[in-house]
This record gives sequence, C-alpha cells and structure tokens, in this order.
Amino acid sequence: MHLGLGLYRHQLDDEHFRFARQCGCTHVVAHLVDYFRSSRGNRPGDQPVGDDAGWGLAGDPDRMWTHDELARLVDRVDAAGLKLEAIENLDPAHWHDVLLDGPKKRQQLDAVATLVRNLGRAGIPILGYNFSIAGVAGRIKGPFARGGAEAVGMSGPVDTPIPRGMVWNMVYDRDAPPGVLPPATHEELWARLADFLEAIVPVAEEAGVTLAAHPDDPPLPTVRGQPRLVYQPHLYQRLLDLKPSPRNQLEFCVGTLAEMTEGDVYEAVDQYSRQGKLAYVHLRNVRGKAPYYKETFIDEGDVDVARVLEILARNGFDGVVIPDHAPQMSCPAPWHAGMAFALGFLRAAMLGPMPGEESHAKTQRRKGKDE
Ligand SMILES: [Mn+2]
Repeated sequence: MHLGLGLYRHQLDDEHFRFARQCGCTHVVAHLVDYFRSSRGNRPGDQPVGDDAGWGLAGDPDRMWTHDELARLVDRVDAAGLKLEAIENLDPAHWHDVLLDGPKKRQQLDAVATLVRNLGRAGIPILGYNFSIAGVAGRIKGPFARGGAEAVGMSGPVDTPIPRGMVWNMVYDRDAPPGVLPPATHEELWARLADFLEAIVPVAEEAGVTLAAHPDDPPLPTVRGQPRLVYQPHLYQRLLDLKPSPRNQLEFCVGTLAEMTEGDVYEAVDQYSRQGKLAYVHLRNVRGKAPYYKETFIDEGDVDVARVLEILARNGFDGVVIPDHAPQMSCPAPWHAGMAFALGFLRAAMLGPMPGEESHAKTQRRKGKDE
C-alpha cells in the first residue's frame, strides 16, 4: 500500500510536490479540471464548494488535455521523486453530452478515448471519473470538525433544478437558453453509463489504463432533481458487473461510503478489495449519514480508519491511498496543515503494527522498496 496526495490544478507545482514528499507520500493524484475558474464564491484555498450557481466555468471544449502536457506533468512529478498515479475527473466541457445523452455524445466519447490512449502513452495508470449529472453539489461549509475547524457537510436534501448549460456543478455553456435540465430516470442514467463503458473500456484495455469510478458524493438517490448511480454500497457492484474487465475499477471513496444509509463500510471495503477492484482509495472520516453529515478530522468521526487499512492490507491492496479532503486548520496555511495532519496519521497507521498480521506497507518498507 502506498501513500499519495491529491492536488488540484493550481497546486501542480514543485512546491506542492515537495510538500507531498515531505509528508511521506510516494504518489500524486492530479486534478486537471480547474474547479475554480471564473467562480464567484468558490475559493481555491480548499476543496471546491459552491451554491446553486455551481463551482465555476468548465474548460475549453476544443482543447482536450494533450499527450505532451500529460508527459510533461509525469516528468515534473518524477523529478520531484514521486509517481503520478492518476488523473482525477473529466472536465464537463469535454463530456457533458456523455452525461446528458446530448448531440455531441459520439464526438465526446471519441475525445475521451483519445485521452485514455494519451494517458497510456504517458505512463499514467489510472483515470478517475464521476458519472454524475449534479456532481458534488448541495454541500455546506462550517466549523464542523474538532476545535471548530472548517469542514464540509450537508444539512438536508437539495433538489433545486439545474439550469441548462450546467452539468457536474460547472457551467459548460454560458449562452444556453433559459430553463432547467429535464430530469433523467435512474435507468436512463445507468444506460448512459453502459454506453460510456462499452465505448471506453476496450480502449482502456488496449492502452493499459484503469478506469476508476467515484461513488456519488453526496450519496443520495437524487440531487438537484437528477438521479444518481452509486448512492448505496451495493450499487458499486452493479457498476462493476455492467462491464466486467480488469480495467473497470473503482475510485474507492471510504468517506462517501460511510455517508451511505445502507450497508456497513467495513463490509464494503472487504467486498470490493477482495475482488481486487480498487484502483485507488480516498480515505477520510465523517460523522452522520447523507443528507445529514459532516466531514471530520481523520481520527474523529464514525470510521475506524485503522480498521479500514487493516482490511485493505489483509486483502492485498497494493494501490495508493490519498486523504481525499481534510478540515482546514487555524494557521496561515489551513489546507497544508489539514493535509499534513491526515497524511501523518495515515502514514503512522500504515506503518504501524496491525492486529493479527504485519501490514503490507511495513513489509515493503523493511525490504527498502517504499522509499
Ligand atoms: Mn472522494
């Protein structure tokens, strides 16, 4: 098991790479979508949170990320002594009609296929994605974590409709006609996911790239009047079974699973890690269940994080764990302090003795492979 740090687009620089190394990370997960572009209330200091107007403006629809810029990023991460494990999330500008079943769907599937081939050529093993119309919407911020640290949560269902021209919480068409997105049904959305997997999984198999699906965050049957796919733990299995392939895997978000109202988070970790279906893991803590939950520090909240790591180690998970989100700590560098705290906790838990057996990370460390 390896420790990694997720970095937003504006953080993809040498200083943040050094910060990751200093915290004991060996891997980086990079976001290429700029969630904060032309945004009003969504500040780039923390994870993105927006009101009904969304996070910000999606990217350039005619400029998919090229092989050259991916290869340059790989080189810069390498030079910092780290490995680029995954690109996390597609830009709504590049695949809105895949999510919405719109007129540009075929063309956008072709663009995503090209991206997957370019990831393979650049040696980036994983593409994380979130097949969701509303995306990460409906959340609030407040002093929810220990000591009044600012964290993210939810205080009830949010079903205000989504304006046209917006999907996945970002505006992809500023000139869209007035009105709201017509609601899809759950089965329509599953069929759109099936189309996506049918088109992209064979390309991923050829390119040696693993597709990794994030569950719906927040996990509710609907958000903003639109259906969601993976809002209970058992629905992850449906996604895997839709297109069985070693390249159809999960961006396994433990915090989101813990927010789900059914099932048991440890059983879910066991069920999916035993199948070898975790491409990489988001590991954070939370108190409560959707739609009434708050994100917490990694050592408070409902999840026994050490127990999660123990199950992952027992099932031979050899991928990357990243902290996902962390509360903002009171100091001049709230994001860095929050991440350093989470990474320190995870590193200690991964290296420390685990009941019953030695962790994989510790075995690797003794062999001198981890550094
Ligand atoms: Mn997550």
